[in-house]
Amino acid sequence: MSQHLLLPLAILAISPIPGAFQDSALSPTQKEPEDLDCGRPEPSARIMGGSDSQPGTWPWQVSLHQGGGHICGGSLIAPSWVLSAAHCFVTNGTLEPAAEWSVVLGVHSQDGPLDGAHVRAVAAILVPDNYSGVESGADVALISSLVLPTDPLPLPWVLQEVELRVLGEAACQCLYSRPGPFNLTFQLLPGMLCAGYPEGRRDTCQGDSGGPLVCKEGGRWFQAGITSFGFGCGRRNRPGVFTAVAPYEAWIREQVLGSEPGPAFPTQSPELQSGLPEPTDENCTIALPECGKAPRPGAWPWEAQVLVPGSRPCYGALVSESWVLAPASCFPGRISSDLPPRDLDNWRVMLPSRPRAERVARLVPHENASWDDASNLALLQLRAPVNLSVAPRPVCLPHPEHYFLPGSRCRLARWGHTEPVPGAGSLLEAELLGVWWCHCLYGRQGESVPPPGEPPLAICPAYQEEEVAGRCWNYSHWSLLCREEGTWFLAGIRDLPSDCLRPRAFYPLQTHGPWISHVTRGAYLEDQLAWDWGPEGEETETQTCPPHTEHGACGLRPEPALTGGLWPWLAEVHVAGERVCTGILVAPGWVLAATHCILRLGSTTVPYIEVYLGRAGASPLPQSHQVSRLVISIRLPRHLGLRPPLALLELSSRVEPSPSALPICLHPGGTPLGASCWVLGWKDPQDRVPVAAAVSILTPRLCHCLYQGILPPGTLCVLYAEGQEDRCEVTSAPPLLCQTEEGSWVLVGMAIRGSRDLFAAIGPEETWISQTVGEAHFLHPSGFPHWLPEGGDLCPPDMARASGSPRAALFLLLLTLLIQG
Ligand code: 4AZ
Repeated sequence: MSQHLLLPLAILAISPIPGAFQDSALSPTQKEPEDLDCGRPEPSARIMGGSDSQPGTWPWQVSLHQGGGHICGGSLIAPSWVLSAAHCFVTNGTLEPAAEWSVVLGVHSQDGPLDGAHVRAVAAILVPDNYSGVESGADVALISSLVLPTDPLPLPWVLQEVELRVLGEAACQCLYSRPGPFNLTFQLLPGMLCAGYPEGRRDTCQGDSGGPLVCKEGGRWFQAGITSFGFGCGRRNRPGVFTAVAPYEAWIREQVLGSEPGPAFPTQSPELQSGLPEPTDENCTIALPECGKAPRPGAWPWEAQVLVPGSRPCYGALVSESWVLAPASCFPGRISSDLPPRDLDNWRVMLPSRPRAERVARLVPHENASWDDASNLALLQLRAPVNLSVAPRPVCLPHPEHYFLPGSRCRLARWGHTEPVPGAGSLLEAELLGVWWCHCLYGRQGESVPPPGEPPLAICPAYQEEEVAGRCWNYSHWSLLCREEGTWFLAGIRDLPSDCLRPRAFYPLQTHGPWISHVTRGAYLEDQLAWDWGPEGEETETQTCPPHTEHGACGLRPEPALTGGLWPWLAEVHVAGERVCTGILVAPGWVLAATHCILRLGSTTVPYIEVYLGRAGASPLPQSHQVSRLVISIRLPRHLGLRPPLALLELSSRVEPSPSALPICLHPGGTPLGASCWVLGWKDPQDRVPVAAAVSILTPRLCHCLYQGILPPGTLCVLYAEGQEDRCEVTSAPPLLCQTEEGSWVLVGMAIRGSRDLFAAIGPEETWISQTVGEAHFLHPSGFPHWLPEGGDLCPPDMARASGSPRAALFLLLLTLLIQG
């Protein structure tokens, strides 16, 4: 058996209305917490799962101020003494000057709210000599104050109280010994006391420190503890840790010696002592998640349908017994005004397995909802809490530091006004992309990628199946649910994708956790449950995104370990079912290939062409996201007389950018300086496992001389690195690409018919490509021009090709040029 305790704590709701204290701040029914803090920074944290206390209930409660604001709580234990926590006053091992602090009393005083609060200066702060930090214990402080009443302050706080259960030492240690988030555990020390619940949700938090934990015994309230610390707030299996007061009786008596009257330590009555066994023999009961369980994907027990007269149904999610989260944009015209919607009485919420519709008591839009898409959220409070069971059951919400692992299994779910999407449910299945990919695809150029633990700017699903031809996802809102250890989290929200593709970047919900907790006082925020980082490891070194062009990201390539050697822009182009050419994705709907491979000389018919992306060999990887498209047109540039070397293939529909289908950047001309370059192709056109052969691009003069001026303008020559020459075969017309110093991959050329060493440069066709494709990603020009205006007189006598091997020829040529100076 254990005691039930009341814990009064100060809370941080701040009124924007001067004098609100006098009017209504102390009446919970008149003044709601979200009314009190709009337009002000959100409190970082607060007591969780509590409720407004009645004025006058906790007359000993004090608030300790520094710099004009509440920092910690405390309790009045004698006329000029306040008990609080040491960590409130010690910074980096140094006690802060008493003069900076003040004691604020009487926020909810026995005399009633109109008598207001009083401020007292602090005369001295006393901390035990052995205090070194909260985790080492002795987190106790005594504050002596001078009586210095001032005018009543319009304090707008609503003091919170929450009933907690004192946990026995063994039960508490059992919970804290179990690795929780970030694998952290904690060893309780003598003089510490735990109170809370294994299932969490009701707890103290930052700002409550120093406040009293009181227990009623024999009609009197005793202070049992001082709010000290904990791991987070309201987390499962992480109860609050308090400094036990009793062990500090002697210290307290010693400090306040001579004060009249001093603190009272009445002895516990013998009946109580015998009647209440020490709650140390409790079993170790670990709480399991209560949110986020679904019988099967798609049958969501938290799916709430909000019915507003005159509007289409709006889908949201149940986040606690009494609160539904939904897009604020479902309620236009009702979120801008401070007044509750006039027709709120007629609003209804349908929940799974509930026979009747629920009625709505309140609508609380996010304060940024009207201008920030990432905050397009509103909370609806139900008139009566619902019984949670298999259904309805709330979805889990992530804490701000939640890191959804790359590869997490996710699902799109209805959100807001959603049009039904025809087709298989598997179209809603998704796998999460890594933060680097997601951030660099949609974030800003050169930005550093947020490390795990920092809320990302976006959260990106990659879809299991790419075949969505003919289905448009326009005008639909979606939420992204991600699963960890069988538990579903609401990970992101997204409205209105700008094209017909499925939504690709979601606004993360992590950042909204504190707001949701604050408003609902008990939403199901759940710790991260999956910590297997996979091949990416715990690599947290700062990464930055390679340059983007005005059209967005291009040329991003994930670490080979993640993709089994995928090249996101490498396409297999199947021509008339008989040969395979190499193609390169240059925009979501366009592939560039060598004309000679696509179109047979003399043939007059346009062949049937299919394009495959996301393949790494003829037998696809089990995890690969294959994308296939038909080619609906072949575009060639106008070339006087000559057959143009490059062809653009228009795909039947766009592809969704992902690690298996992403456009490459295009090189505007010249030879890229400082880049490493590769010929990318297949060794064997049958198995088509991509291979890259390292090459150097020769300077225009060397190239020109080596081929004695016979090359068409815009031809690039390469020299293979030792032993790389035979790595890929040439019949499929492989591309020449380089990775720039900044990390982007750029396409420089496509192989010229029958040659291993000569490539048609992309640069000279920039205008044609840009005009045809619209969103081709040309990088800014760099390097030197790739063609020399002067003639063959720059070259040494006719010797270059004489020796048979290009390597030997080049060597001779270089030697001659050097001697010539
Ligand atoms: C704090 O930071 C703090 N949930 C106080 C109490 C708890 C956690 C943190 C317990 O002052």
